[in-house]
Amino acid sequence: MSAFPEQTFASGYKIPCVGLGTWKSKPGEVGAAVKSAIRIGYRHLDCALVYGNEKEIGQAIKECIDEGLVKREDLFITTKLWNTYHRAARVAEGCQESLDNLGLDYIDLYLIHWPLPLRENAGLFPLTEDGLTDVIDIDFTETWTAMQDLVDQGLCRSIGVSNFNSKQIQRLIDLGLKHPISCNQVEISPYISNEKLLQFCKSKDITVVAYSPLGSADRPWAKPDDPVLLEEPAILKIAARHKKSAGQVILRWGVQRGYIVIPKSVSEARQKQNFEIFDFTLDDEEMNVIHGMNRNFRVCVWNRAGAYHSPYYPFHEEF
Ligand code: NAP
Ligand code: SBI
Repeated sequence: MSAFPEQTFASGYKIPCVGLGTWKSKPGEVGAAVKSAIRIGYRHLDCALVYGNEKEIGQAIKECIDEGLVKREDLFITTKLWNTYHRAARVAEGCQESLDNLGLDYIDLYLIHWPLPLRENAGLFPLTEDGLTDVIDIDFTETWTAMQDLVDQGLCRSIGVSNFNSKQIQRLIDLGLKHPISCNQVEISPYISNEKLLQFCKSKDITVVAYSPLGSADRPWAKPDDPVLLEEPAILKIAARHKKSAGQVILRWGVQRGYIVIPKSVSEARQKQNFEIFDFTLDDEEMNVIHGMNRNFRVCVWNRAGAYHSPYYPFHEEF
């Protein structure tokens, strides 16, 4: 069997080009989803403290290791520091909570989930008395410095950010980095191609990981009139030409553009599809047709009052 495609981070570690997303994978089903994915051949799992399902994922990982299916070193596990843990003294706490949940002694890739710091010790989604998102003022440069300490302590191999715009990344670079920003995990799909941010990250040797690559149809706030990416006629036409599914074409478009994709699925059949995207190629015309579908339509906007007006809100900039 040929080796599964990977990219190499600025840290020197490698990341498999397809990972399994786990946001919205429910308790009671996420463990089985992780196990079926590992059986199919997935070695990269995308997790986060805020998804509330790390313990079940950790149990599934343990079972796969105990059954001899994989070794810890074969797996690439990402998790993320939640917004209520941005204060330097809290960063190690957030990391340790995820390590305990997942039953791991190191994380392959640890990300600052958002540049937006939220009030501590008031749950994961704190609100002000007026019902606004309770954003506080902790500069993400402080958080980054504490993330670097986690690498020094051997708790994380690579560190990075998520939902950061180019100016926020540049501010971190201007600090003078002790450990590189290995990754920026951002939303990318044919509806939001994020070309300028992708090129910016590439120019800084930051690997881009695309979240919601299939359009996140199961997002809780989907509206009936929202466009449905997986049903786009142009995608279905290309899929029929290659005898592939719409999902496979969209993910192939992503890896051909040079980034990592982390589709979420709890269905073994769809996990299999999402993994089998390296046996066909989209030609330039097909790539351009899909590119032409860009409408800067974001699934994860976080435009709730409070967050939207924070100086740390990432999506006011063009990229
Ligand atoms: P997504 O992967 O774009 O889409 C998931 C949806 O597509 C689910 O409804 C899934 O249903 C369905 N699906 C999966 N494969 C399919 C296929 N081949 N054909 C048809 N339908 C398919 O959405 P996402 O979960 O928002 O994004 C992926 C991952 O990115 C997340 O799970 C999370 O790990 C990460 N993420 C990170 C951030 C961040 O802020 N850093 C934000 C959002 C997401 P089934 O499960 O029933 O198959
Ligand atoms: C959650 F667990 C709850 C809400 C929510 O909204 C924004 C998108 C997000 C996130 O921050 N990371 C995700 O993967 N989904 C999320 C997660």
